[in-house]
Amino acid sequence: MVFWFSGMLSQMSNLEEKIARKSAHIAVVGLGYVGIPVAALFARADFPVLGFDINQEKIAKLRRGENPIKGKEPGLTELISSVIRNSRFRVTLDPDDLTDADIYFVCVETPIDTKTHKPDYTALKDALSTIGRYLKRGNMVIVESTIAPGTTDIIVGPILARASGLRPGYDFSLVHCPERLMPGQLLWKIEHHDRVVGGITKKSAKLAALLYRYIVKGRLDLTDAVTAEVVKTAENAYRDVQIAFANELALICEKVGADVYLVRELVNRSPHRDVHLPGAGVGGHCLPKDSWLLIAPVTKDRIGQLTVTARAVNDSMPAHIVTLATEGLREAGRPLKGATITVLGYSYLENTDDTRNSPSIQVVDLLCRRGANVRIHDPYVEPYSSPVKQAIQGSDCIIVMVAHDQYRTLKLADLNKWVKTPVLIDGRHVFGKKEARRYGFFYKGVGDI
Ligand code: SAJ
Repeated sequence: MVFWFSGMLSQMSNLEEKIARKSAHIAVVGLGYVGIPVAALFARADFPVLGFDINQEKIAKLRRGENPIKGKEPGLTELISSVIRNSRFRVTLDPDDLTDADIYFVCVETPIDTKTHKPDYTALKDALSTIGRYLKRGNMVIVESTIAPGTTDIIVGPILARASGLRPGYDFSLVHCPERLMPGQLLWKIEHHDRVVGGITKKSAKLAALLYRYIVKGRLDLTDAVTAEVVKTAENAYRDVQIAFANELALICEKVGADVYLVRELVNRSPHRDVHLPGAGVGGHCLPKDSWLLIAPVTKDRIGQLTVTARAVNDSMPAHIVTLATEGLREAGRPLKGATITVLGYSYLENTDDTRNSPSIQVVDLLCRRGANVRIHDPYVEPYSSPVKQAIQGSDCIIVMVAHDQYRTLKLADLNKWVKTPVLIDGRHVFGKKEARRYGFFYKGVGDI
């Protein structure tokens, strides 16, 4: 067996051998909610890992073995502390420290320009230009950031080639392995989620799969780079369109006097139906941007209208919540202007503190612009985590924006005692209309008014 093993090793390329021996030096460029867990997991697998970021505060925290990522991330803080302590994970602000790396991970943000909806690759291009300065023959570059279809070929490869003088796929391996993470489950998702490993050559994909096997228990689906780019952006655009249909159905039900949740339940009893949950809007770091990334290469060909329309429907829901509040207050004899309104939930998703692209931000902004006195409550988001009773007492209108578990335990009888005017706008179907009306509320739920 030993003879066979040494025979196999001798056929491998130098990098394959280093991966097999776990002596490959890994550099992770971009230490955010993707880069940090990736770096920590490879360090735990006993690879020497160097994390690079331009944020001094983040590097200082990591150097102290602290976790810069907010919110509950099971196991991450302990893992960071242990791999920093045993020096398997080192961090630096100095790009020259990247010289010794064999493998470079790119885990930087790839946001969308809010006006043009075009990808903003500033951070990506900076990271690639930096890496290109240190790239050597036989290295591998793996881009985990979510990118538009064609980006590996049109932007990533050429920047690396220009900066290094090396040929992608020949002198170095180049792979797009899109992250598939969720705040609150970062480590678990990396370890258990299937991954698409898209190489610009088959060898690149195989090499990357050899490496990922050390931290990923899920399936590794090897393919080409453009397929990987389409898969990642499409899986989120698809979900965004599904949610948009549910939201459009809710608006129809409001107009015709049906209960969208009953409609949804009965529709989903038909085979192969899966109407999603209508609600107060779509937030987060993925869905609002990945649709724009998916269609970025085709908008000039006027392809992607369905995706664009779905984005518009979902983005219209916060304003719809304000319309429902205005109508509910009017029925209770109160104008919106000057009313005290309590917004329950400021994060974009239940039971998380992540407020990126949260629909609540738009709702609060709109209410303030229309002269309401707005109180925000969120058990996970400072500085809004005061006792919920305090946030509701004396309010003219309660708006449920996020289905935090805490809100599901609220009793309508208590709410009715606490409020000054009993108006309840339900953006996440936390309360039922019949029940709320029984307790004297002017109730308006998305899709059930
Ligand atoms: N939302 C609805 N109706 C739904 C589902 C979600 O309005 O039926 C809203 C949520 O309130 C939230 C937003 O959409 O504001 C996004 O919710 P999400 O459950 O999609 O959570 P995300 O944004 O964290 O999505 C992530 C994505 N994962 C990755 O990009 C790796 C997504 O692909 C996953 O499908 C999703 O997690 C998941 O299924 O948990």
